[in-house]
Amino acid sequence: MRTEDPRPIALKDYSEPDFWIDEVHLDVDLAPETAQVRSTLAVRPNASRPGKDSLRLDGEGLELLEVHLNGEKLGPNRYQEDESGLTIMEVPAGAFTLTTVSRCNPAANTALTGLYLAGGIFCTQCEAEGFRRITYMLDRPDVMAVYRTRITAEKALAPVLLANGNCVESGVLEDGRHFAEWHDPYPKPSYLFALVAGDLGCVRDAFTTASGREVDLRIYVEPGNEDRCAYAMDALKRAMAWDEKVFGREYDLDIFMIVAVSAFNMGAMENKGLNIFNDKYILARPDTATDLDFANIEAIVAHEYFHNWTGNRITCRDWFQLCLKEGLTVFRDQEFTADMRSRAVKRIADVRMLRTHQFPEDGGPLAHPVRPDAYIEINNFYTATVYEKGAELVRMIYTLLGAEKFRKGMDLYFTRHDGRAATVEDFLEALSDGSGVDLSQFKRWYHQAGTPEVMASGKWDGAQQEYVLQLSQVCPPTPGQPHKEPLHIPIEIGLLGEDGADLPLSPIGGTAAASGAHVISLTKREQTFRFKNVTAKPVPSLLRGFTAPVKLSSNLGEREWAFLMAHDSDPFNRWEAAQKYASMILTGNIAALSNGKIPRAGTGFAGIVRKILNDPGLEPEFVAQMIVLPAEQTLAQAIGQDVDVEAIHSAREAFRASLAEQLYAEFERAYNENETPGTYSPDAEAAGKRSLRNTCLGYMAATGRADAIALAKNQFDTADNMTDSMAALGVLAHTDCPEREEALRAFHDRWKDDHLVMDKWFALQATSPLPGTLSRVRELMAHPAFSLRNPNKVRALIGSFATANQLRFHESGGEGYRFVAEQVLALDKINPQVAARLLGAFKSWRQFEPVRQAHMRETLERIVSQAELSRDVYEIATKTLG
Ligand code: 0A1
Ligand code: ZN
Repeated sequence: MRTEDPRPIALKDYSEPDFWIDEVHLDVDLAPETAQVRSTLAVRPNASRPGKDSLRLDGEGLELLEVHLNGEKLGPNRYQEDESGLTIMEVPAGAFTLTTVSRCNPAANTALTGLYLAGGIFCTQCEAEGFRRITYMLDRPDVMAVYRTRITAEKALAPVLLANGNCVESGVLEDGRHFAEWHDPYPKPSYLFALVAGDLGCVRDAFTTASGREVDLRIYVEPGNEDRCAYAMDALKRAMAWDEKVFGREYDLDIFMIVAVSAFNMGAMENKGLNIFNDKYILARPDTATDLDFANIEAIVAHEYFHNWTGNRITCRDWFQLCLKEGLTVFRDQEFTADMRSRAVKRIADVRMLRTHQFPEDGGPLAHPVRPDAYIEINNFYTATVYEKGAELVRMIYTLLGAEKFRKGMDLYFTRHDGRAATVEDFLEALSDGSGVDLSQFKRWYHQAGTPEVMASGKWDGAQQEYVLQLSQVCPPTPGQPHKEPLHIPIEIGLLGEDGADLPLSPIGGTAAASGAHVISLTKREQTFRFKNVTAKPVPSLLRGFTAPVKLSSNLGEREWAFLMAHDSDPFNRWEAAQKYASMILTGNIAALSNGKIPRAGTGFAGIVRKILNDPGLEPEFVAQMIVLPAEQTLAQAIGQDVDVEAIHSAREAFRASLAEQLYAEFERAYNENETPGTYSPDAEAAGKRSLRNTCLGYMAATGRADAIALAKNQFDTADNMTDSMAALGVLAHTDCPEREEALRAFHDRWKDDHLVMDKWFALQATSPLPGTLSRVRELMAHPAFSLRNPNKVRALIGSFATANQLRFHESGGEGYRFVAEQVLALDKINPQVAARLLGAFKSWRQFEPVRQAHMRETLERIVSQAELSRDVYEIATKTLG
């Protein structure tokens, strides 16, 4: 813990290390309260930084016992220890070995970084800088070494002993102890090191690679959970085959292991050959996991697996390059999901996610470039900007290059940088060299923060039979970046004729598009694009597929949005038009509500929804997406300032109810027609039907009609899978009805011993719009299944309240803010990473009306004034205040 002026680390200060470390031999003797680590490092001076006679190693929270240089024990006058590391003086001029013996305390490690013991399992988390909490090391990603790890433990306590690579030896020792030795032949940075020890069950399978090598696949879980691993294993095998087919990447070790643990700061971690997962993203059975859980498992298993090439074989030179592995790997997992499921639905889901999480970040006090140029605490930079916007940048490159050239560029990237630590420049250079496409202006996307705003104005010139599209771009200032340069923005467009069909596109001064769609490159602040042979006034469909992460405004009105919602051949833009149309009605209704005027019923909108519900050619999940109204947070963003959360909530609920009244029969019919009888299957088609059915149930219940509530209760009572059960419980828990408490209690009594299902129960109550929600959340903190020490519990109960319950978190007296701040401060002493993340809930504080703004400012100031804050919370709190 430290408060005094934590110093930012800057990209411009990067220099190579003074020494390289080629080999690391670890001998770890595990006991709950003392893990003794003997580490032997093969050190070599870095020829490009000659003449260094002292070696500085990172180390935190360690008890140092011994130091040996080239086998000789050093006296305390030869080294110096402090709170962040160890300096060895007078090291030899050539290569040498350095051995340290130190201890740490896994049981006392509540921060869950380094080596920790949770739920009886010893486990490590080294990204970004956790390895230094296990032993002394040059703990930076450009130092890549070959690791050999020997683990010793009491066999009864830890019958399973795992580390990266292949197991080369194991055996029984005296006094009930045993050992295992692992060797990973691939040089890797310390953040990819992992060790797991405990009583674990194992599910096994195998995969034969394209070149015919057999890979042993294993998923380790708490004993008793073996029957929840089948989907994760299946996803893993599909991911392995997909990476071979789409990117030409084969797995490289003989064994690939996944371990699922219940206490984990993030979703999962790509340690070489030994991925460690938050068990929420591995364990699934139809009765315990929802369709969304299954989809998340598929995506995250694939994401971690894909890191083996984008992250592990080619790693990051420094932490500023985090997007090099994360943005690229997210892009890869998005493409995997698009191929496994529905491309259209996946794009909608990804853009929804980008807009809810990344746009507010980019437009607020925590805005930073996809490649940040300074940080106080790197753990605060695992952000939506680095991950999701990072993926959008790769997607734009893909759009600009086309599939074939993109693959050529990626192939070159893999051959050029395999086995090395690379930078964003290396990546762009490989893609550009491999494809022959100039990406020099494009590079600005990586260092310029903020969401660009693109203004479009289109005109049909009847005399010339031309369509003239004027585009301009601005990017608002962000902290530290008052002025912005124009970006290279790919914009896919189409023109719709009167009948709603795509017109052929003939750009003047460009090449004609083979299909109806065409990608134009906006590179200047203002540009005009012309299309010829346009014989009647068209409706433009702009930014199809959301080809760039920008905010687009245009001179289109409600009529055009309605037209596009009904006809656009681009499914993303069809959805976008529905959102725009609904948003126009809703923002109008919000204003009407505040001015005592009558809100609109939206009969035109309802008419198109009716047609969509009745169109058998549309996939059910797409229909579900088309009819869900913009979320309250999305509406708050659209309004932008002086946001009144109550007006938003009331207007949205009223519009939902009005739509439901107008379309009750259609919703009921779709509800009945989309039943999925027989054995539950998590596949996208069946999941889509459930999604549409449950969306319809939500609408019907929004009317408050007794038969709709009874239908929800009946679904809850009879559901044979968690998706339908949770959907029905969600309806009841968010409605003020007598069935509410009964259903919540029944769910609790059935699942109280299942920690993952209990998280759903916590989250559902924390997101209820009903007035007593905050006191319920406070009460639930005393529930035996809740613990501040477990990140999933914190996220389910407090995180959901703060980030997914706009109405109740922003309670006008500020009590929601004070509650969350109290928890942030308590958590900061336990787990600073999770505390800092929770504090992110305050990032958009300036968009609310003045009374709430004042409460939020006061709350943030109180946090900053605390005597002892972690670097993590200090950085987020001070930057949020601005
Ligand atoms: N690299 C992982 C995410 C991750 C990041 C940091 C962690 O601890 C601070 C843990 C996991 C991924 O992208 O999946
Ligand atoms: Zn990742």
